[in-house]
Amino acid sequence: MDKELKQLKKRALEEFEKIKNNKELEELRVKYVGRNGELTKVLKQLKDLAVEEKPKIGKLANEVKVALAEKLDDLSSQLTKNARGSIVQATDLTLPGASVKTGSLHPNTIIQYELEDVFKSLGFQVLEGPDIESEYYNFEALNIPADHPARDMQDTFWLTSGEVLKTHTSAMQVRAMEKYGAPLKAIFPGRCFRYEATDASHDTTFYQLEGLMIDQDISIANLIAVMKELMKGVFGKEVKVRQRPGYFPFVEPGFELDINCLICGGKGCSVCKQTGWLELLPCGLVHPNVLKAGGLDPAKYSGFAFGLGLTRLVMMKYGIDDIRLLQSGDLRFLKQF
Ligand code: FA5
Repeated sequence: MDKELKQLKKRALEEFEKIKNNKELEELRVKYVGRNGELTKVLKQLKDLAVEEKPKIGKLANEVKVALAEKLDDLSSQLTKNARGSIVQATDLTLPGASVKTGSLHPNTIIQYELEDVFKSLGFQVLEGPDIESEYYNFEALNIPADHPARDMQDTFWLTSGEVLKTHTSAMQVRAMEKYGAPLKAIFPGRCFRYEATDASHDTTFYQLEGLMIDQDISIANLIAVMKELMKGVFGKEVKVRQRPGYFPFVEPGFELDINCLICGGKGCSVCKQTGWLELLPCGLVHPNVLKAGGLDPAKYSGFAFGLGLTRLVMMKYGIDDIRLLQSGDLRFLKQF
């Protein structure tokens, strides 16, 4: 056993010299001094030795055990020191810092801000309303009483409280009149919700930007002038639009402003439902009943209102051929803006 112990010590120390990392160190620790390690096995045999051999072999076995343990500890601290050294060496303080990835604005927000700037330059204030709206402001105050067939024009999410998820930004019209009176020049960008089947140009959640201008002698001419500024501000160039009569209970007369589809260049595609035109901006002169609901005298004041489909405008501006991409949360899509 004397020879066996000496050979084991020699072999182990030779192997320890070749250790390159902590993983190898741990493997050799287990191999030699672990619970089933080679030295441990030899130590277990000590009890079977003849009584006169026990002191001598026992002493040797203990020396081997201590020698291996000390060597392993040395190697362990050596490895730790080397690792620290390499970290220090690897840090080059003169290198430029790694760039930090930042988020970016959603395309809806980008266009909303652009439009806000256009309207602010025309003297309009920017107001925002609640997403959960009362039936009164969303419908009744806008000349749409409970039994009016126009309620079916917008599929509505009703809450058990009797309130609604705002179906259109027009819901802010009477709130603004009540608060600011006349004259009034304001826009209301906001999120709208409709319980309808989705397709390339319809989503259940989308954005509108409402405009309202009230003063004495406001006419269609004022409306058209502002619409032109709006289009110029967004597209920076002439875009083909057409105006046709449209019915909304809260305006009289009412119009629809359609934009020539910029996805297909007017040839017809899934976004414009093969018509070449996309309904973008309904508008009209504020109905006298709505002015009255806002506490204004229709004999003195008149006004125009429009309800721009902001999300559709974003689609036209960036050539997005499916509205659902905008709410998808897909970063591959969003990072392009
Ligand atoms: C309205 O919401 C009226 N409040 C607009 C208005 C305001 C008329 C002021 C007159 C005066 P309409 O339901 O058509 O109207 O919606 C207005 C615009 O919102 C549409 O032209 C379209 O661009 C956009 N829009 C409507 N529904 C959706 C939808 N499901 N997904 C995406 N955009 C939509």
